[in-house]
Amino acid sequence: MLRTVAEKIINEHIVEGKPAPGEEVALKIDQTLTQDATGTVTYLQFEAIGIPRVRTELSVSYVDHNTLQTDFKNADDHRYLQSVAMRYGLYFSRPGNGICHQLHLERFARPGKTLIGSDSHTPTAGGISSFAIGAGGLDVAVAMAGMPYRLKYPRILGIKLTGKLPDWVSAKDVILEVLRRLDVKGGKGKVLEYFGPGVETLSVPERATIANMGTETGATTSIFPSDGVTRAFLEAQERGDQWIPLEADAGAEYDEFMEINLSELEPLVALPHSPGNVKPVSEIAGMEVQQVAIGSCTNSSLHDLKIVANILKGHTIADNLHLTINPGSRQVVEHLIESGEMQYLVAAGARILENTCGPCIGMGAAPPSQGISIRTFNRNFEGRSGTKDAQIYLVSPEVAAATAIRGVITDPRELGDYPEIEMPKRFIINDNMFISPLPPDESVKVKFVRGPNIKPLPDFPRLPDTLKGEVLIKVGDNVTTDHIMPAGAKIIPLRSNIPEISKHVFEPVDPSFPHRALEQGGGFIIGGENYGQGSSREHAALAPKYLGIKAVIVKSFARIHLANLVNFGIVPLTFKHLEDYDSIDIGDNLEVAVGNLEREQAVVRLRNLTRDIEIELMHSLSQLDAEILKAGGKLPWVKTKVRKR
Ligand code: MIC
Ligand code: SF4
Repeated sequence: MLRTVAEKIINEHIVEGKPAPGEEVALKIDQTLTQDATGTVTYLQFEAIGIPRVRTELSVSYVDHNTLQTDFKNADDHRYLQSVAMRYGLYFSRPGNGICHQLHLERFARPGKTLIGSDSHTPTAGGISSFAIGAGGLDVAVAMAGMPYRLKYPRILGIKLTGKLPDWVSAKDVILEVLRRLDVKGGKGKVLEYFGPGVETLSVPERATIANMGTETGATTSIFPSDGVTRAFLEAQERGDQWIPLEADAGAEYDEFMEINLSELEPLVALPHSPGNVKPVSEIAGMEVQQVAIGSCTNSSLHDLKIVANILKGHTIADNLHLTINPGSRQVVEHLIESGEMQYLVAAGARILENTCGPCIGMGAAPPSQGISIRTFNRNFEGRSGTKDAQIYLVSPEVAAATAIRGVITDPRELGDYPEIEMPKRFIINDNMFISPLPPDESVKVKFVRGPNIKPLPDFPRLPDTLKGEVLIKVGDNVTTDHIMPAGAKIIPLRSNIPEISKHVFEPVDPSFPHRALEQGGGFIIGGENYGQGSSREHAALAPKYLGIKAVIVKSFARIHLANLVNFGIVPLTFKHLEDYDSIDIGDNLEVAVGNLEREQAVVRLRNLTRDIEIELMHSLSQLDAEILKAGGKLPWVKTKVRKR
């Protein structure tokens, strides 16, 4: 049978289920990654599962999100994470080493391997032909325990690339073009698989930019073939022995198809407040901006920052803005120092920040009131920058650098000749900020370091047959996890303390929500399409669960959030008839019969006692999901499995 790249990797890793779109399959997972903001709860859950050591080929714990140490909290988390890594046989990447996805691409990701990570941009590794999926922390903990990862077998959307990017147009514009066509939910249930003659014109970090931001289409993952370019990248990282060729069989069929001629692309921009709101830069050129921010797991590679450095060379940034740069890794920084290009950035007036996520997740560098900020990042959701009324525009490094010089949004093609950059034949390899796993006889002696910021996880009871309560909030379409469980410098440090972080659930939408939820003894959330898009943070399910949320009833869900709701025993339901959304309001008293969830496609009845009407809901749960929900969530369910073993 002729297969695509994704199908080949899935087929090699399938341990249960039929490989047909929509069927649930279980995949063996080779590698896992976590980052610090999702990591602490992931490892608390791994501890609770009770396995003595990770059972993957490789697991890495990165620290990159939560590095603004304004008090003891983040530092406590880092110490806990390091002790866990040493206890359970993981690599630990120390703060300052770099952003997890950039580092994983440079040092660990391998063609043909499966990877799951507790961060939605884990698909970045698809740039090097890994089958890499973002998931909730509990799913990563379960994979570390050696159990397979379950997902709906995706449809494969083949994206044929032809031509070659013109000067001043970059990989970011390719993924912005994909987003222009698919918007923020067009990739749902799909793998975006790139092929065609244009692929070989793109370097691995450029492919990684495209795979990274494929997440914003709602896709399960994105993947590129492993070819000579991949081999050269791995060799330059002194990992040539890890290369394998991996291409779609000639004549393999894709479930869906799209073609992009790279030669025809122009600089693009995603306007506030959605990554799918894409327009040509030329349409908004001339708008004055107050901030330019360069970095994030999308655009912080050496290639990206060399381009920026050479555009800024000899210029000073405009008086009306400030420019921040977060390099993706120390390898990037060491090269910029060695080549002298760091000097161009510093001399131009850039504020060089840490090698971390930084402003991307509201960790510093918030824009001014009503500020316009031009960023090379992947998300521009309202309030995510830390300033509620700021306007965030997502662009390529080229557009960002040109704008930093001119002070207004600038089509970089106006700058004249495209800078020539020279990439190193061999990268500087300095792994001294990775701490390697300890051998088993030493690791068993390691004690966990648990400061006061690390609170035990709450317990969750079994699911009753009928859920009763009030509608506590009603929201519209495309509500993001940044609305449900905001991040930023004040709230992310509470990630290891569920009772505390729960006080911020739905803060940007209705700050009275947590208080009302607790007072009512819980209740229901009503939402529109694509509910829970964005990050993998399981806190967007765990914290509502702590507040007593019983079911979330919406028009449709984003993939990772749906899985997280099941994992924490909140029943995810959808309206059978979308217009029924209009028949429920905040304050309505509901009764939902969930006794028959085991029956696939079963209709669930909702009685609206306030309006004296009955409506039909649906679920997309597998038998196993239903079993997990009944048990009160995945952790109690996994614990019984492990005990039985
Ligand atoms: C994000 O970009 O929103 C994050 C912060 O990286 C999240 C993870 C988190 O909330 O910790 C993600 O994308 O999964
Ligand atoms: Fe970090 Fe931003 Fe990437 Fe999330 S999207 S991993 S916050 S750099």
